[in-house]
Amino acid sequence: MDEARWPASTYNLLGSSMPTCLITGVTGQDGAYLCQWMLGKGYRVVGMMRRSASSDVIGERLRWLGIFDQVELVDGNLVDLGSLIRVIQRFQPDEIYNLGAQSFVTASWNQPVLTGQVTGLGVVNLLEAVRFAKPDARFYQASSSEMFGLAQAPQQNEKTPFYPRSPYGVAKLYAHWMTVNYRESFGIHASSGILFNHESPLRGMEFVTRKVTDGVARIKLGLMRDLPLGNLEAKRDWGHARDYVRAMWLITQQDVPDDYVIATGRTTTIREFCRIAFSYAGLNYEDHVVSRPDLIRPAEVDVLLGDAEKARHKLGWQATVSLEDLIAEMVEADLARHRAQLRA
Ligand code: NDP
Ligand code: GDR
Repeated sequence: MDEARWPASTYNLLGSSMPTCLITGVTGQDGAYLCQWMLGKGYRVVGMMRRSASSDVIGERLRWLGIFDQVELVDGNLVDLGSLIRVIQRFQPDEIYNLGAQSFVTASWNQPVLTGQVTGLGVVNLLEAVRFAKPDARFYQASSSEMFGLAQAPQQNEKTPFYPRSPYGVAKLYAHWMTVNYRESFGIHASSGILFNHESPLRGMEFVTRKVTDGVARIKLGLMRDLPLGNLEAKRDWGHARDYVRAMWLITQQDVPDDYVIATGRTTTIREFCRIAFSYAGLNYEDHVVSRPDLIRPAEVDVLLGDAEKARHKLGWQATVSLEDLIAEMVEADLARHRAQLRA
């Protein structure tokens, strides 16, 4: 997978004046949507992915969006500094979007060291590679509302103190401050988007929204009866990933690097998410959802609600997709996928 994999015909169309972006975490939800956005903007898009034995499924999300053949995939791993230096030296990207992470909060209690190495120190590896191989590149770090954790204000903005509640949140906070530090110490054009939860049909199955919409589809089609979940009373500020990758790009286009909260400004319980998703399919969530104690986290983030006023004012950004529309899109996609599998 080390060789870039665009068809030669596509290369010929490019010309050397196109800006190049490097996206880590290209096989994830945001990586796929960001690739789509950047291709639409005319960038040459290089996606970095870690080597996996499951190479037949790694491009699944890019394929779903119909852009797999337009992204140059290259091997690299956030815990391997040499690999990052080689990728940056080779492609000389104008913009670097660091989306790679161990991003599942629950897993971070089981694998705290790995989470620290990838989600925390991995970012320093990448910043070091930038400093060494392309110091004038613009750098975007995928910071997270999980850094607010035990929220110190009813609505969180860039000035709200952080209080992470999981090894993941702690690792993201370290990475966030290192991004600020490389900006202030070395003048690197490094920005962070402090993104609240964002979802889509491409969301990983382990996250609650996708678990619910996939469960709704299975139950509707008679493939399953009960859906076990954890804490139904936690509240999240959920937007659509497509909106949020647009914010990543806008943040990176600013002359002065800075940090921005990206959120919808509406918060909803998991219970209410279930109610909307099940009722969209003509079902009553109370007949199917069971809350299981073993799925409750050692420390919970009870409520997150973002204030994205700075992004609205400075970037002209705001969320465009309502929670109801997001849920409808996700349920429809999961229904379609299961129906197709049943037909096959
Ligand atoms: P995903 O979990 O879908 O994607 C994570 C990506 O990181 C995958 O491509 C994964 O590769 C890659 N990755 C994991 N470990 C490494 C490694 N050691 N080296 C290189 N790449 C690695 O996350 P999302 O797309 O949802 O999120 C993107 C980023 O934004 C993440 O950093 C996440 O923490 C952050 N974030 C996400 C939010 C959300 O609501 N989605 C909100 C706020 C922040 P592989 O496919 O091989 O596992
Ligand atoms: P989160 O997302 O932890 O906010 O991190 P997740 O969807 O995993 O959990 C949201 C809330 O739902 C509750 N919950 C469950 N969660 C999961 N995964 N599975 C369940 O069965 C379940 N039942 C209830 C959780 O307790 C929690 O309160 C996501 C990730 O994308 C991070 O990478 C990102 O940084 C943050 O969003 C912002």
